Amino acid sequence: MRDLCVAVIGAGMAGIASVIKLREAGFDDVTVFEKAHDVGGTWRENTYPGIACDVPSHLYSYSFAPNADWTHTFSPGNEIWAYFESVARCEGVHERTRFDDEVVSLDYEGGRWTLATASGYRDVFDVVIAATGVLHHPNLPDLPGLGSFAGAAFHSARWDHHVPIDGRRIGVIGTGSSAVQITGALVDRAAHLDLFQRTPQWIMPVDNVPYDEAQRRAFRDDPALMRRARDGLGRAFADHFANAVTDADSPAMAAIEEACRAHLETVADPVLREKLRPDYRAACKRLVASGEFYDAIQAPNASVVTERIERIEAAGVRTVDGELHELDVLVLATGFRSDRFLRPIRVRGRDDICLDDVWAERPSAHVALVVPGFPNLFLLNGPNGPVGNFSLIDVAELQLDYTIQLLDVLRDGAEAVEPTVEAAEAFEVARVEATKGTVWVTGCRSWYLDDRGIPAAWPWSIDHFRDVMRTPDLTQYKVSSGASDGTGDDA
Ligand code: NA7
Repeated sequence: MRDLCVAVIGAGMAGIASVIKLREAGFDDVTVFEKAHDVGGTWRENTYPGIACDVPSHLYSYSFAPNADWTHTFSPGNEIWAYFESVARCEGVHERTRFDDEVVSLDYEGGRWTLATASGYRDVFDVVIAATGVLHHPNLPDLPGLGSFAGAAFHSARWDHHVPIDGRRIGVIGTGSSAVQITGALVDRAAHLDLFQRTPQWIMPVDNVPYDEAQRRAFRDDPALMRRARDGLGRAFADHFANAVTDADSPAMAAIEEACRAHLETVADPVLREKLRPDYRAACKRLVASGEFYDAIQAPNASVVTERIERIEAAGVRTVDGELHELDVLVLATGFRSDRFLRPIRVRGRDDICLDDVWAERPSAHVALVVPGFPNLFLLNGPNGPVGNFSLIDVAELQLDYTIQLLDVLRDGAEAVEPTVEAAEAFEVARVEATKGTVWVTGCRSWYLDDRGIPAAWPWSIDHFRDVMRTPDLTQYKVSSGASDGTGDDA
């Protein structure tokens, strides 16, 4: 058995889980690299008013760290961040983390990765786990005149809490989950709120029920009760959402559409209702969940602006009909560049292959985790995984369990493990074929779709994902003993 030295990039949800699961499996030499000053990833970065996770809290928790104290079915973002922070602190993640140091390059040679950071640190590792998140790099809209706005303008993931909100004229660009949550939180505080809608969204009604102290105590007193709650939520989430969207003709999908249609009918003003009505199927774009949005947008001080934005001016947003929407604050709830993954880190794999070249057209990874030519590198929540329709915590945990089985192969003496080109290609062919049955291809534009219009997502059921992740099929891998030239030939 050899000792492995592991680098984990990112101290967010998946990075924290990596440290814990690796240690459990006996891998103690783990260093985490975090470019920011603290743990928590997306929950540290996204602090906008109204932020919550639309996966129920008892499901959006680590399986190994249940939390009896969630306050709501869908708890707010600061509570979620505090949860990750406390798990990380209890498990000693902070002590293993180099904060405020950004990884800039990874170079592979002879079974080891040389990792370099912006501060000039350099070291070698046997294994690299990229826990760099998915919806991480803000998508800034290319709107003429954006820099000329005299008020405060910022992306939803870069909320400026110094900017006063109360009694101000607020503009929100976008109608995704972020914009919908922000609208719900700000409409009562703003003098006026303009929601700039390029595309209307179907809104799934959800009831964010609080847990009272008696329920929290019951969970504290009986961990089995909490486990059952998590399992039940997981099953319901899979049956009624995660698996439904991968089968556009399923009864569960029809039920989602019906719920969204009925929800839209609650909008009293027929003109507003039609403005808000999408012309594509529910869940074709990432489904937005909210029990508040329609109430918020019907408030007398709220407007939905459907005219295209022509430009941003010092005083506000000018739409193509010539109207100037005067604003004090402009929120860009315009989403994320979902095709970045661990980039801009420069990654040079075996035989000088560059990840940027391999991904020149679009990112891909075998089983959403590993890439041919990049041995001993694992991308948690990597390309084409179940990204928008499942708990990313479950995905990361399952991928870690799978990764650890491959690390055992290295621990037993192999120098390198990587997927074969044939396996990765066969996976991709099957994946593309399976996307044809999903709701994501039924006629809408969304961040699920790649440059070809093919969903960059896991097109099968979550149960299938669990099956695939149970045990690596070693016939899909090249396992190099180290005695050869590194191209691998032993599996
Ligand atoms: P999303 O879901 O990607 O939404 C981004 C929104 O911003 C969407 O309504 C876009 O309109 C709109 N957008 C983007 N660029 C522009 C420009 N240039 N002009 C006007 N409108 C624009 O991001 P969120 O942050 O809300 O949610 C991200 C995920 O977090 C979410 O899916 C959940 O998984 C959790 P479009 O629809 O493209 O016409």
